[in-house]
Amino acid sequence: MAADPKQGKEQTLGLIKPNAYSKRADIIGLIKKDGFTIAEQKEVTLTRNQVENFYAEHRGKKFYDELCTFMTSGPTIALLLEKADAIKEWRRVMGPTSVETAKKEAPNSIRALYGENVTKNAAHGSDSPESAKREVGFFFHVEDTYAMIKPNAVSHKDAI
Ligand code: IDP
Repeated sequence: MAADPKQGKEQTLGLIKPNAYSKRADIIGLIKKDGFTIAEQKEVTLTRNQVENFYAEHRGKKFYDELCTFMTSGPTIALLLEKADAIKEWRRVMGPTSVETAKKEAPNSIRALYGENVTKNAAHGSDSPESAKREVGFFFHVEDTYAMIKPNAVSHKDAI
């Protein structure tokens, strides 16, 4: 997502996945300690349709069905995170996708600390400016400059 010229900050989407919901206070504490601003926060139990749209790029992969079932299994916390270089920074703080790898290579990362396995890996973070724009728009009502691109999206402009 484009940097905010007023603050030199970038925005990204962070999710605390259902398996880590009970640890949300600890995880949010780590996020703040790492210097992120939480600009928006929302709790949502995702529907199957929402998860399938959110993870559409993984449709057809072996783990897709398991991932969608897991992501609808309980509440998720969506976070609009702001920091300089937020996309890369948040992925660093989360750690590698595989919890096993995270425990070896980044033992203080969120996935190492709160993940159970490669599917129930505690957190999500956008992986590029394009995905940050789409994913932030998926969960939050964003300004026109950050207009969402998900199917059926109503832009802020259209909504008012
Ligand atoms: P990321 O979340 O680190 O960006 P992606 O490859 O985009 O990783 O995968 C999205 C999510 O799908 C992962 O966070 C994890 O929950 C799940 N996932 C990815 N790879 C596997 C796998 O090999 N087996 C089971 N689940 C997986």
